[in-house]
Amino acid sequence: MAEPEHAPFYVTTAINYPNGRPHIGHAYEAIAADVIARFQRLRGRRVRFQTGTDEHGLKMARKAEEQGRSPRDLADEMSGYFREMDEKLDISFDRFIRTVEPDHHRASQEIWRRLEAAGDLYLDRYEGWYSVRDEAYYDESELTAGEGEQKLSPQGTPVEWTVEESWFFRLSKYQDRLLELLKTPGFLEPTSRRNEMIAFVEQGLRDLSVSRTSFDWGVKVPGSDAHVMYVWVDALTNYLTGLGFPEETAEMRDFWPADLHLIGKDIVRFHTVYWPAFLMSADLPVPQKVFGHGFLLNRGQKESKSLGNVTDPLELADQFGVDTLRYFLMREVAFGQDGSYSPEAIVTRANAELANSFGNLAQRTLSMIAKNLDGDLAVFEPAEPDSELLTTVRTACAEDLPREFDALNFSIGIEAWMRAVNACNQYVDEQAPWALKKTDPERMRVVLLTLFVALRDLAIAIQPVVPTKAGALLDQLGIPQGERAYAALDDADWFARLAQSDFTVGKPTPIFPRLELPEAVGENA
Ligand code: ME8
Repeated sequence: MAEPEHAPFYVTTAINYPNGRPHIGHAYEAIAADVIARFQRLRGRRVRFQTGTDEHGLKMARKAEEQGRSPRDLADEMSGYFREMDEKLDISFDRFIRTVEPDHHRASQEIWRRLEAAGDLYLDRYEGWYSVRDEAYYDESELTAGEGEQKLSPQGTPVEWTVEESWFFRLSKYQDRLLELLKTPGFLEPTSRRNEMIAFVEQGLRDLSVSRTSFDWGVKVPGSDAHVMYVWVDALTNYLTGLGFPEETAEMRDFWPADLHLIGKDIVRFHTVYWPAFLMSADLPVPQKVFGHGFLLNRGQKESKSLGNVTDPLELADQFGVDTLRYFLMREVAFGQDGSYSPEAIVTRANAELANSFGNLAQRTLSMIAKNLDGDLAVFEPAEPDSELLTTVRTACAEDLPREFDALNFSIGIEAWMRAVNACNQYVDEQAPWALKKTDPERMRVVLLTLFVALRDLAIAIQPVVPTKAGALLDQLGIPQGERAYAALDDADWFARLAQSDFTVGKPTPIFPRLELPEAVGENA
């Protein structure tokens, strides 16, 4: 693989607006970023993983006003639900940042000073369209007609005419450098989003309004007390705050520029045009990669309060299990594209692949080992079908899955892994170790030990997706914590060490029991 072991790897999610509770899209992004973080750790990279909440701006201010409370009070409550979601879904973040935190205000003000020092800020009057839902300025030419007189943003959200004094950032100055960046292979993926952004920049960039004066819920503009920063200026800076910017910390040195900003498709413009332009102006390196994933739809429909189809991701995790939900989301949807979910789809996928294929393989293999080998894991001599199976499994686990995960093709990587699971099940059926017990106990022993090795490989490889369940299986297999990294897949001697230890396989507990559709859901379907 291209990167040396132990090389630092910095991955971030978007920081979420805590104007309401988390929805399934938030869970989806957190899980995908967590899979990447865990995957890179298992490959030996030194990972830093940041997520959090984006708490300033007009959207938060208005929501709080609607509820008759202060924005800070709303932010405190809702941000707590996001953190709770992350904890419940086993999101292994290093920092959960809140943009109301003092170190974040300091970092944002320092970025502002640098933009100013570069001569990139000037005071003027903004007159134009603004979408509070997107916290975005739009050009007249980008709008479409909604019902009645209402004009809509390209995201389909209402826009309002806004006139106020504002600081402007000389975005137009960065047009050529931005185009060059957007055309750099690998900077923005998937390709469809890259083409969209290139077209957007090629149309010509206008300078960007970067402060507001009509409300005060935000980071104060240094030396300009009536202004708060446009929420995206402070929000994007969160990626630096978490590393200790503006201090020249070891984290800044090791982890900036970020290896990957993982975001959804609706906020690509902010991350691949505005953010790199701010960084160029502040004389800081731009991120290595931005990936704009697709949207998750509920039975093919966008979730919304008016349709009454908003799903609480924690309820799904309670119903089906955290790891099952994680597996489903990474397996079902081609990463980068939109995808659909429903309780039926989760149950169908989980039963076919986790319960019937992987879970069943683990359960029957471990039961037979516990019953028939008396804890004897002696080193064995594989015959041809055994070596063939072990090569198939090893290739899937040590080569195919890592290659695909590296390219963020989670679904394809898991599919390769699932093919190896199926090859194991087919091997069990063909070798029929239960029949060998009477006819050729020595051969039965080799078959079961082959399966033991295959199961270990499969469990190690799939840890990023189903960390708890894979961990429980590795416990049952007696694999020590220190031998669960991907490098262990290339360790030829581990089995000899395990066989010499006094570890015995006990009566196994099923890791992925079959799921039933919850009744209420079944009735409505
Ligand atoms: O955009 N499916 O916050 P946010 C998948 N605060 N992903 C979805 C989704 C869906 N249905 N709906 C939203 C913001 N997302 C800003 C980000 S970053 C400096 C500031 C994704 O709470 C969305 O694309 O509206 C974004 O990446 C993340 O969830 C947070 O969205």
